[in-house]
Amino acid sequence: MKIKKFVARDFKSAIKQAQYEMGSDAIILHTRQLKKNRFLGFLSPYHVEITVAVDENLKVNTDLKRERNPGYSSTELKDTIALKRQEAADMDNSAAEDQLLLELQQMKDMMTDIKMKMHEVGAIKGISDTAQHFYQILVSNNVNQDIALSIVSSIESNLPAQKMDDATWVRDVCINVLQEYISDISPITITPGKKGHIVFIVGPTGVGKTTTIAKLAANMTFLEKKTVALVTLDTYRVSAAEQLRTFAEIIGIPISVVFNAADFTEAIQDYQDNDIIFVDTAGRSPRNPQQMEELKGYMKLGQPDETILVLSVTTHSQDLIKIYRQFSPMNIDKVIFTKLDETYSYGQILNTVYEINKPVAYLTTGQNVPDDIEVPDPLHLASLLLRKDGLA
Ligand SMILES: Nc1nc2c(ncn2[C@@H]2O[C@H](COP(=O)(O)OP(=O)(O)O)[C@@H](O)[C@H]2O)c(=O)[nH]1
Ligand SMILES: [Mg+2]
Repeated sequence: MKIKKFVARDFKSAIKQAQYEMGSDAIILHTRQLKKNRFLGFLSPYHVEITVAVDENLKVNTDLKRERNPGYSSTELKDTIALKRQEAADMDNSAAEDQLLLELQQMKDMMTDIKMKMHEVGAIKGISDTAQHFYQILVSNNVNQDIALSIVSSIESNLPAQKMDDATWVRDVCINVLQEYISDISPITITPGKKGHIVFIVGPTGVGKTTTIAKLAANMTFLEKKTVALVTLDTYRVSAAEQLRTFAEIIGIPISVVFNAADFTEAIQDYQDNDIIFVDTAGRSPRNPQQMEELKGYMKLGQPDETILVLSVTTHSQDLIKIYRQFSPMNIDKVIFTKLDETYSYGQILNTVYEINKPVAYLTTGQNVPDDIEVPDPLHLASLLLRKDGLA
């Protein structure tokens, strides 16, 4: 059975069309009046829809064909038609429901948009055009709207009225406030004379934990002349342990690949006379409580001096904050943001530190070991957050 829908101005023309295409044997399964669809601003010229079926078996009415393919008896045919009618009606109901839901959702989105715009307009009303311009730049760099508002709001209290429209002055105030917001910088520091400073590096999979450890280990060894040892708990994949082992060999520092608590304790003891011991961990899924428990177990044994959470700026702010919360039972001391080279907007960094209130230890800017890592410079970061469209 072949089924098709026809839409037209009125039933007569719809039926005519159906007859033309499906033949006179076609059966009308369902008819309906179409809603006047004004949603997009115009009215559709089609007001009715009919659903038509044609049964191939009935059309070819020779005995020969009937024998091979008997088609329907008249009761069967009635039943089939009733069934198809019901199906068609159900289909229409669910389609109409879907359409209604879609329209409702669109209206809800519109309301949210309007509410947000009203909030924005209300809040930035009275702020000079220049300040509003900087507000837009901050938002275009992914700075959370509320944070952007609080930054530009401070312009008024910081500038005399005659400077309020002076872009250079306004920018200066923004830079100052931004710098304050991201002033908590805390790279790894080892108390002179202290040995066996243990740093746990934790975070989701693939953010750059191992690469970052390699960078830090190399720089500390060659530039700061520290003795460094590595321990890796990442034994899920052979390649992961091998990756760090290779770096350790190139740098010429000891490494232990650890499979259980006893090995871990032993490794930590063995390395006690190094200045610093980095503990690399497997990318933990914060949603996997068993993995998190295991990690906590190692941390209890290792008693880290510092625990650093590695986050990638390619992740959305909201997710970064969630990830932090999920790792916070590990007592995160600081964060490292990686992959700055892979994005044009750095608002995520500001949004995250604003929310979690933890210092930033390092930023990483590429895959090269050991070069692509730096201690954050608040002034530089602030000016990045005021870049127009990620350019200049
Ligand atoms: N573009 C870019 N890639 C990075 C950066 N840091 C690490 N990566 C890459 O991210 C991938 C995962 O890194 P890895 O250190 O294995 O992540 P882990 O699973 O957290 O240990 C590798 O391809 C790294 O080269 C960075 O700052 N920028
Ligand atoms: Mg790794």
